[in-house]
Amino acid sequence: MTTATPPQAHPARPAPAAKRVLLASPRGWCAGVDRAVAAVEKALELYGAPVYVRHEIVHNKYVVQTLERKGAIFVEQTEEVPEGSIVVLSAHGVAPTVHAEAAERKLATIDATCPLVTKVHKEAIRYANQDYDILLIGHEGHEEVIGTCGEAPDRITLVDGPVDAANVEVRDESKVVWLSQTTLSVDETMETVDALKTRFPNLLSPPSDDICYATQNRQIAVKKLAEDAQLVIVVGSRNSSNSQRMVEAALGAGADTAYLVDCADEIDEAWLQDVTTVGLTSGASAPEVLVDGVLEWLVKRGYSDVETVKTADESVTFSLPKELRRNLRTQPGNDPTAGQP
Ligand code: 0CH
Ligand code: SF4
Repeated sequence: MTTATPPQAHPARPAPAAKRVLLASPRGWCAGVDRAVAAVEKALELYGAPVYVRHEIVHNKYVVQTLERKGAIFVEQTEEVPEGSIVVLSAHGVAPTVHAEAAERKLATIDATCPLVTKVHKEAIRYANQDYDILLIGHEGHEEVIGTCGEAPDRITLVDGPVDAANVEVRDESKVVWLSQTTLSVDETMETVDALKTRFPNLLSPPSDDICYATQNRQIAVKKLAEDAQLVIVVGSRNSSNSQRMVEAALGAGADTAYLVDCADEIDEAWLQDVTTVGLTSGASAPEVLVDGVLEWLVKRGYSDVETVKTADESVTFSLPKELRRNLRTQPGNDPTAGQP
């Protein structure tokens, strides 16, 4: 889905003399994506191809195609993985039933769920054990939401935006908590929370932000670009929730137009009509090489002045999934049957 609004004049914005690009920082891969992609690469290195991956490891076409070329096989269902094989679970997390299915098929599982998604799973388990009704704010059908709901299906109700908030029912209004998907729009989530709070004044909030640091930082950065850019380009795939939210954030913050593109090939020259300042950024699952490609494309069209707009420093890193750390310690055997995760 490409999102755009019709071009409008921006009265408060003086046009800079030269064509330029404002490049957001931070942008692109977050710590959870870096870890998940590295997990598939390490698994291929340790055990050789094929390595099965349940669901796209991250929602990015280029990442998936690159890993496929190295020997990863992507499947949607656990039953598609041959018995006894190695399977990596995607960064978005899974329901406990998936772990059970994998055990049933005697799969060697490497869990690349982002630790910040796991944190939300743990919150859900804890509140469910305390008999709370959990209102999970998130997008229906999204892989992460399916996984989190699976932790306590009888206690979790999905709330997909402010409209849902008006209709949701709970058992006991004094014992309700909201949690959320990690990659939502911060602004829309707060609207949903406000709507929920008017209905349930005792609504409890999560102990710390569920929308993760990377999602928040990328939205803040793209909003900053949008103050000065007529056109904002977000590099990311259509099924990437956080990337789509960045397009919406840009439009909400005043960009005349904003587009989500997988790579430079998808940019339409017509978008540059009357545009002197282009804002450029990328979603948490989009590799930097694709941003480089867009920059080159823009430079060739005269947007050679590139200025970084920095709104935060990021230093978060996560170590590889424990199953791989264990096997890396027992290198060099590389006998997949002896050292399966
Ligand atoms: O933004 P979503 O959740 O669709 O996922 P992505 O594009 O694969 O980005 C990485 C986030 C993974 C889990 O939080
Ligand atoms: Fe983890 Fe946030 Fe990245 Fe998702 S977007 S993988 S929760 S750091």
